Amino acid sequence: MAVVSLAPGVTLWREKLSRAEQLDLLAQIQERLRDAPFYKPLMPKSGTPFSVEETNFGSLGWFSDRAGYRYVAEHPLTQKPWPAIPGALLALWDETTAYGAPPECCLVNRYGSAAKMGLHQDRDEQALDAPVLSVSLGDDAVFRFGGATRKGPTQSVVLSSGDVLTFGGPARRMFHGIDRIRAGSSTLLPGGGRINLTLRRVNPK
Ligand code: MD3
Ligand code: FE
Repeated sequence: MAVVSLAPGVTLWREKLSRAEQLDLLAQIQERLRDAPFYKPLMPKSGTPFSVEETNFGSLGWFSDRAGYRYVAEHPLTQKPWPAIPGALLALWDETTAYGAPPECCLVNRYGSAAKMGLHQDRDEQALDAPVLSVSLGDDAVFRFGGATRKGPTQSVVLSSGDVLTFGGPARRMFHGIDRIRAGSSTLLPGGGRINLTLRRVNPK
């Protein structure tokens, strides 16, 4: 493992999870997908589907449809509460952040080889004092991030399976996105592609 500071508040923990830990986490995810299958969120207003598929774990899940972005307590298709956040992710949160309260949301993003995520800010949470933690599994992704405004310089970094990133302080409001997936770069996921897990605190502690 190597720890790299990419910008103020942005820490990259390369290969934080071993192959065995990645496979364990994948099994925990797959078990939960039976109760909380992936779905395609829709863009606010236009209703255009996202290119990524999503689901959530935890007491609150991030959701989007024509009515807008929001946090909801139930899966939109099953109407059931989201499954619990895997213990290994809660341990990672405690190890890498000093927030003092657990995350409420684990957003799970699944990228096929053509999926991407445009440059955006995460600003649907009230607890902007809390960091965000991201775990990458599967194929490499080209991650791009900039500053607190949409214009201005950006940096790109390749995220690989087992990498963990934390965003805190000034980085919490930074613009970020996924430009592309490098299909076939990992053998972790049976069908290929990439899964990203994002842990967030939504309400103030
Ligand atoms: C920086 N996901 O779900 S993870 C998202 O790889 C999202 O699926 C990307 O952006 C993915 O909103 C990027 C890295 C990430 C996540 C949240 C952040 C970076 C962040 C929140 C604030 C600043
Ligand atoms: Fe984001």
